[in-house]
Amino acid sequence: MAGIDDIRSQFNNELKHASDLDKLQLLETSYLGRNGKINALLAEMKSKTPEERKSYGQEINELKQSLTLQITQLKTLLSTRKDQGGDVDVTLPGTVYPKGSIHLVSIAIEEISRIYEKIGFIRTSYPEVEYEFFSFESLNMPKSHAARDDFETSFIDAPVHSKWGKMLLTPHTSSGQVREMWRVGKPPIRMINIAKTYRPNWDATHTPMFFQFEGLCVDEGINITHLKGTLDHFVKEYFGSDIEGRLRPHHFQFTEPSFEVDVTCTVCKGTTKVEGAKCKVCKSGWLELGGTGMVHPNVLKAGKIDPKKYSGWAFGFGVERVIMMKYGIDDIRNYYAGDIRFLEQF
Ligand code: FA5
Repeated sequence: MAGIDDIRSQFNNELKHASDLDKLQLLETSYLGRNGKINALLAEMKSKTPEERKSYGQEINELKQSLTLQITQLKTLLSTRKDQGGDVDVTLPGTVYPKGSIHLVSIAIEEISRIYEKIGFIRTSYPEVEYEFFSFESLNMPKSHAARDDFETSFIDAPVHSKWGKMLLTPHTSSGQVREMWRVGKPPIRMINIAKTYRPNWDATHTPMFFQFEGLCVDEGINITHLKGTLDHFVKEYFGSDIEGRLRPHHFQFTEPSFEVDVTCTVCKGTTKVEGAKCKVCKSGWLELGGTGMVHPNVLKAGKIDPKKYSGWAFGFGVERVIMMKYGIDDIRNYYAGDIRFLEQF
């Protein structure tokens, strides 16, 4: 009968040849199984004197533990290899992994940037975590002004700045207007600011985080015709040459006069009918794009620009909304639900 040391070295030798899980299983059974070599060693116990038995038993236990550990480790290694395809057959075609795609909002941001950059606008991105001053006061909305309620705001639990006030998640990209005026200093200014904005809404046309794009143009002699021309340029370039834009009177505290911009419904093309039935996307043949107007003199003053010498216009539209309008998407929440079947269509 082989002794403990012989069994150990036999095992170590055989372990080297256990190149797959089946061979390892056979090895395990032949050493650790009921009729295996470890139990055969234990059966020898009765031939030992009472003094020898204690240390003999201990040695067998240690051997058993060491064999069990080596088998377990090799088993883990071989299983991992098996999961990864086992031995490599270089003649087989490789695994084709699904391709990712650029998110539809990122695509739209690129498209919008290109459209405005072509006509001389400079792309900026001002902070989404902002001070009250830039989101409100600088935009002619003093602390207690009711117009602030239109821009429901989430405040940040951070120290209040003695000059700029509380920190917040900016509810609109208009907060970049005065920052851009300060950056440029002396007009001309042609800014296209695209950034994340936040409002606590969640329904088919509202998400708590959304992107806005803000246009700002300031120079000598700028008037509404420049605004309308630039908006028409965007509408035709982004939606197509058959889509029209219009200005509808509105109120914003930071523009005077102010307007809402509508575009022809991209689904019924302004006819209000789709295959004889009433268009489900619009009511009157028009869809609302966002707000615009001539920059209020107080905003120019906050931007350290002389309103007697310079004038300007601004607009702010939702990126998710223009995508909705372009493709006739009926629920904005799909953009952020992470469903690849929706996202890969763009
Ligand atoms: C504003 O935010 C003004 N700052 C726009 C502006 C800029 C007016 C410059 C004048 C001059 P309003 O709250 O209407 O305006 O938002 C503009 C657009 O943002 C909306 O038309 C819509 O397209 C988009 N929007 C607003 N809230 C959400 C939301 N929760 N989810 C997705 N898009 C939104």
